[in-house]
Amino acid sequence: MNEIQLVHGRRIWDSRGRPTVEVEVTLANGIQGRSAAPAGASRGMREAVDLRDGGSRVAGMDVRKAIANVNGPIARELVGRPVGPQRRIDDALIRLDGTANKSNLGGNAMVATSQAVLNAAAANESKPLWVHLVDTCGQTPSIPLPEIQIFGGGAHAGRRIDVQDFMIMVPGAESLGEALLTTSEIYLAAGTIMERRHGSAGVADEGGWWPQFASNEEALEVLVSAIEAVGEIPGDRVVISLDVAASEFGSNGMYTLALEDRVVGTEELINLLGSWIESYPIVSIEDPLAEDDLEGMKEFTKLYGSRIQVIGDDLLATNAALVADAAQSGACNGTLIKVNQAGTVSEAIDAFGAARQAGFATIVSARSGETEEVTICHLAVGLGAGQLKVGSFSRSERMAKWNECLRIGEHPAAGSFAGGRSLSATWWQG
Ligand code: 2PG
Ligand code: MG
Repeated sequence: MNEIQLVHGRRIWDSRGRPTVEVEVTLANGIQGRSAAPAGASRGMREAVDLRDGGSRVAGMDVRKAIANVNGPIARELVGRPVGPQRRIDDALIRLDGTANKSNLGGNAMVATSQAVLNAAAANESKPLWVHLVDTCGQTPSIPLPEIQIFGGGAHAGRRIDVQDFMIMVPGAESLGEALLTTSEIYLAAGTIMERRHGSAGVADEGGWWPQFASNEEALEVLVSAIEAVGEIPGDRVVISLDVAASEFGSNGMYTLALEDRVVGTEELINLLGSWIESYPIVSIEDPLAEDDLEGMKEFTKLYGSRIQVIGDDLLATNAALVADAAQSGACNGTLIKVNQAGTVSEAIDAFGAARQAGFATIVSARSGETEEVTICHLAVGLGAGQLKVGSFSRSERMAKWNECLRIGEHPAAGSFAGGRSLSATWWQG
């Protein structure tokens, strides 16, 4: 009765109004699981391919080919199979695709299918997904510490500022609810400051305030003002986290800080970020150097890795082998986990395992193009990842995820709030 009877792909629309792939899996007993593929804007070159049709409709972004792959070869491969174990399903998808970068079936078709099957397996056991993951992966669950964007930048805001994410974390909070309450106040305070300064305040792709700054550092200054405006002492309960997403503005050791109208080399960028670490309560920096700047990443991690989290996103692309290599070479000390970068749930869990093995901090992450999908919240809790990044504190595709975490957190077995203990930032004493 737990066999897959139907795999149905359809086109739905994401938070940027672009088409994406949704997959619904129906078992012989009528139970269903569903999931949709997210889409990145700042994408690593080693990510699974997001298959788009090209052509003139919806700016070439349509996903009819990916959906045809779901309803054709993928459905033929999976119908009749038992809904688990997940590894067997994902191995079948990987074999069927037959490429290293999932360009044949499309990473979007594969991730939506993989997650839909996972959801169906949990539903078949009448368990919430996070419980199913605890039972199948054997990790200790915990409620993640949120990493929440206050100002959006980079590829999420028309490159009006070079650094992509200016975020806060509240490791000093006792619970997720308290962390979100403090975040809400700081988010609103930042909006009030922007309105006062500019007469209006719009938002970027992930719901963070639209960046209207003269320099990257000015965003940090305003962020500190917003933290202070709600009566918090920056660096006490509330700390700052950045995603530089440097691959978006640099390659071959040269970085174009467009906002500041200057080009800097690896050394200079490291020094600039180092001066921010000295002046602001920054506990985590993601992709400080570009994905092709391994030497820069190693140097940065050598200088600051004992003090803050150095997170690989584009650099590691949720790939177990790349995580293991980075641990070996000292290129970073933490990783983002994005299921759609890997293309299947099992490969993302492998990357998570490699990160755990290396003693890396782990942050489960959404993409800048999202839907109301909440699978990753369950993944963060069920794996006990420690941290979760899903964008800002507005827009329903973001809030759906924070709200789902609140609901999960009411369950006594979901574990405690990971809070400050999830941070591998030594200077933050909590
Ligand atoms: C990132 C993500 C999420 P995107 O770089 O971490 O903020 O952005 O989904 O555009 O790659
Ligand atoms: Mg990133």
